[in-house]
Amino acid sequence: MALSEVTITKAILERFFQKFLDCVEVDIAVVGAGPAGMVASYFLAKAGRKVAIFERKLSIGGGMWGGGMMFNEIVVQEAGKEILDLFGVRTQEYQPGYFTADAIEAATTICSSVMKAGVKIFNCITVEDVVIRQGRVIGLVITWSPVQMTGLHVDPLTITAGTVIDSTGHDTEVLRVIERKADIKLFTETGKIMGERSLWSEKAERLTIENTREICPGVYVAGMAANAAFGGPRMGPIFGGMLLSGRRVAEVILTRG
Ligand code: 48F
Repeated sequence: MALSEVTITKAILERFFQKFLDCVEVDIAVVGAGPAGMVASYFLAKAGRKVAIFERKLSIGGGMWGGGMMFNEIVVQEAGKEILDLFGVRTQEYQPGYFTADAIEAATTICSSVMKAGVKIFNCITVEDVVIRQGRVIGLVITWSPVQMTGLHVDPLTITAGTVIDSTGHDTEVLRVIERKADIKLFTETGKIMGERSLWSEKAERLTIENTREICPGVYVAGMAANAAFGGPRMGPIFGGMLLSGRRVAEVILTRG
């Protein structure tokens, strides 16, 4: 049978639109497919929630691929290792309390489990705005990343979500747009994004978990975005806090029903 290019095209379009249409209304919309967003999605999907991740880049994994300064190994502590174990990412003890994993194995293995749990990941899509009704974020405004990168004058599309997770890392992009455009006070000391502080691994890893919570009606923060929102330090290439924050945000959301 000769291959038909038109059939190939139709297959891609129809399958993509089935997937996309199914995610126009979701329980949980996760912004950013870094370690925190992926782990959060996994636990939420496992608990039966309909979850979609929107990721600006072509690749998933956020800051994980590059390990520390592009040396592609990551470090986790004992508690973080438990999450890597759960996903089947192999680790090696370096010194008591310090474990290493191959950054590529970590990113790809976690992503594979996330997909198999039923999460849909839309890469190359940037979240550029939110939809707010009665003081609550109820949706995301999305566009193709190349449209944003090239500055094309094209209107975006919208999806709705029961809950949004900002797991955009250092830039807290969802919160920034809320702060800029909406009269919503964030649940921080100042009511605004407090901003990330300089690197302090021990303190940052602990605070990441504490700062993983609801930041305004309809939106939760996880991972580095949680620390940046609440004024915590960055932690460098130790990833336990990111993984644990992903699990924590899922637990908090599931507890709220
Ligand atoms: O930065 P990222 O990996 O966030 P994380 O899960 O983990 C942080 C660590 O990688 C590292 C660290 C210590 O361990 O400090 O930095 O908190 O992943 C964030 C993802 O969000 C995407 C971005 O491309 C990245 O893959 N992203 C950011 N803004 C947007 C976005 C946006 N507006 N729309 C869609 N995706």
